[in-house]
Amino acid sequence: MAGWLKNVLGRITGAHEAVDWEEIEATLWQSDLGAPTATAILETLRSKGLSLHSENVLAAARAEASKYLPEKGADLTPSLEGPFVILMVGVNGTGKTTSSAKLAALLKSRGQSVLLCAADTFRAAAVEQLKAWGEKLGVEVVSSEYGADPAALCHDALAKAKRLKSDFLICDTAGRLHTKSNLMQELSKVKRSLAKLDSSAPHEVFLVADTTTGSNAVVQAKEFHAAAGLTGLILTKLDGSGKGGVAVAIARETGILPRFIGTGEGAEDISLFNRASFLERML
Ligand SMILES: Nc1nc2c(ncn2[C@@H]2O[C@H](COP(=O)(O)OP(=O)(O)OP(=O)(O)O)[C@@H](O)[C@H]2O)c(=O)[nH]1
Ligand SMILES: [Mg+2]
Repeated sequence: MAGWLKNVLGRITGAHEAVDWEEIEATLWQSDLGAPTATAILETLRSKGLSLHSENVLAAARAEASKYLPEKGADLTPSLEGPFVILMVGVNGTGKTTSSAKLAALLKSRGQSVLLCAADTFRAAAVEQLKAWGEKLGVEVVSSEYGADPAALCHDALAKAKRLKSDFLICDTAGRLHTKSNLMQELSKVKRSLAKLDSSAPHEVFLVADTTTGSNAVVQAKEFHAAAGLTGLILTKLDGSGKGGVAVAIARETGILPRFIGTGEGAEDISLFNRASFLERML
């Protein structure tokens, strides 16, 4: 969705003689940027005595968002010793399995060897889903039976990745609500079991956040960060109605930065986060 905020502002400034602060405020709220950012944008406009012309609002929004978002997402680089382990976490249906496959495809295209681990043992179909990706991409998938302990499975997968001298191991985990403390604790257990084989693993813990679901992702980020120590964010479904403003709110409130964006259901629909094009789409 290119220029979401610009479109909305264009509509409201076009529809009225004078646009008032409340209307701009309401629009900024809908952008998922979060209350502190929306307030800061309005403050900038007020303190500089700027009119509510859409270009002024957009410029202030761009400046404010740029304070928190990195110019480029930090890329993945394999570690010198042993497999580089990535743990994918998030609430249900955000795109963890698809993003695991996309990352595997991206790394493979760079000549890196990858092993996938189907650590979502909670849903029988989840293992099949990742296996289907593995076949399609020519990437081996380590799996176990339905109901198996994900921590034990990830441990075995890392042992295998070490044996095979894989550059990367990507562990796809089950979707879980950030409010379910037993499920959140399971993630710490997965981390501990990986660390038994390599004290520096997992090297990345990515929260996969669906940008079409709006500001709830801020709470998710806080809870997942507390339980599993996030190292980055994958923003999915930016090809849909997702505005992506939530990335600013998450960065501002948790310090967790976007790394990759998902823009479709195909293996190639992933790219490194890029602030300029992201702001272009969002604002
Ligand atoms: N349009 C679009 N669809 C996506 C994207 N990422 C994932 N999807 C779709 O979203 C749906 C859910 O994706 P999954 O990868 O199964 O999500 P998940 O987080 O693994 O789901 P659970 O394991 O059930 O928690 C699938 O239909 C995907 O094809 C994206 O970037 N854009
Ligand atoms: Mg899944």
